[in-house]
Amino acid sequence: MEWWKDAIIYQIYPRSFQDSNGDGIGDIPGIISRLDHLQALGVGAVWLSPVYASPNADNGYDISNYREINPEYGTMEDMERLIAEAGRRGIRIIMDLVINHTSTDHYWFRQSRDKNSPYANYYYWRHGGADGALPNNWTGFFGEDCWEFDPQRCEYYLHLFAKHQADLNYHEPAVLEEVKDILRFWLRKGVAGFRCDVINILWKDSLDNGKKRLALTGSEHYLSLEGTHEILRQLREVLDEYNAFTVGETVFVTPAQARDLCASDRRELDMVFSFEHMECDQWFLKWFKRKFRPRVFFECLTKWQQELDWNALYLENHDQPRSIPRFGSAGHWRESGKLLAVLLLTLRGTPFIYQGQEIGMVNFDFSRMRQLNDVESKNVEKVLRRLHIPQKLRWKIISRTSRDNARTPFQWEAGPGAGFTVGRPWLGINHNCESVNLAEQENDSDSIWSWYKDLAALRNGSEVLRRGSFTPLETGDQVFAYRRALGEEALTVVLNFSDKPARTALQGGVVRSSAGRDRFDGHLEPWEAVILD
Ligand code: ISL
Ligand code: CA
Repeated sequence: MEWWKDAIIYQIYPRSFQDSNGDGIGDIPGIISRLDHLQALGVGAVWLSPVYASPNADNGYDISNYREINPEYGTMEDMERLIAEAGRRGIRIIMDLVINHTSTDHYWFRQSRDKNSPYANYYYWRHGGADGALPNNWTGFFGEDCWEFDPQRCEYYLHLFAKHQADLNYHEPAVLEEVKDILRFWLRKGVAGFRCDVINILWKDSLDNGKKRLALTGSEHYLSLEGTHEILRQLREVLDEYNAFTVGETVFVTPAQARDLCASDRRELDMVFSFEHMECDQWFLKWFKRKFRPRVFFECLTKWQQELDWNALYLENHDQPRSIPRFGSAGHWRESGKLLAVLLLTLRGTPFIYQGQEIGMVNFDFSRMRQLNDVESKNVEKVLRRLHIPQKLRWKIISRTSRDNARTPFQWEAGPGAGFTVGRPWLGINHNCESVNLAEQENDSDSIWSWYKDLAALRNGSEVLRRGSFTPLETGDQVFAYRRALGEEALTVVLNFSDKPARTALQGGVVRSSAGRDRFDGHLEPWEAVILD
């Protein structure tokens, strides 16, 4: 049925969405109480970042029990109620499937410390070198070594992420069977599918040393290998029994690899999150920022639109800084927020709106390391210290890229707690919440929120926006324009990514203009977006 080609999907980071009991931590009853907001926005599905039992070394991406709900977030009954209440509003629930690694608190890992247990090979265990050397020269995603010594087993285990996240060993067939059971468990509860965390690194072909690189030494041994494709096809058999949907988070993926992962006849994934457009403002690694050049961004988006039949579209998520100051302009907050909404909701593919994006939330306004929670930021701070990088520069690097930028609590209303909590929030609330909040924008027909709602309704009601082809018309230094066409129908989108006005030769009747014009003469205001027919 491919419902996911017609739906707008909304990502919730549960810890920061809505607290219901005053402990300062977002929770499932809180999400349920806000379902009307999602319905008003017009979303067809919600992707929930992990809500499973977890000691929170990486806020839920370190799962200690796949069949339990983190008590901070509620109970299994709450989860079942969420699925039902969302369903009543026509909203499907998509779980986050984190199966590259588990928490070291997981039962499997604890058992695995004993070489004689049935779980002994569930993880990658290796001896170090005689001279205290690690088992190989690989480096991890969070800027640390990726081997940790376990005194009980007297061996090292592999962890490509934080040391509390041990990589599962898919050479042990029982691991895949366990995962299949977990899928069945949730599908039987009525979830519609999964967002699959770092899914293209599951299979490690060997643990040999890798070619030395600036980052991720060893990645040739696990990035997008045939073994992973094979695992995905096996999982698909289970998913197909329930007609379930999957979107894979695929790091460093190329268009050709992405095509293989989502080719419908290969039965692997339905679509993937690629990263190339998120790399337009950085040198190789996110820690090294470079000036955002719109043309590079347009060309990258165009390439992915053309090379893939179907894209997962996103400008934000819980790992990325907020999009307005990044691809738009803080000085033209409202205008650029609206323009980015048009971009997201008029490209070909399934749009994912990240919580807070629909009200133009921006990066945190913290000033000290102490205010951060993100394990990645903390690790990188340690690495930079070791390299004797001065404090000011360390903060500059970390504050611009920290994942906490996108993790501050949702700004429902002005005032302390922002309507998110009556208690002390687990992560600081942005001070701009006095002016940037949903309540304020609900009463303003010219707000970013009203614009999102309107555009989402436009897309939901327009087959050409949902299913039409994509043809680029202009990819300049400032203007991005493209046509969406289906049968006789066509719409043209023109976007001015600049603080300066622009001109284009394109013409048409105005379907929407973020500057509120009703006739278009080729002149665009700064950050204006128009949809023409
Ligand atoms: O955000 C990143 C680096 O800053 C990415 O490299 C990120 O680590 C990568 O996209 C994988 O992300 C996913 O898996 C991680 C988890 O921390 C992220 O939140 C999740 O989205 C490990 O499970
Ligand atoms: Ca709570």
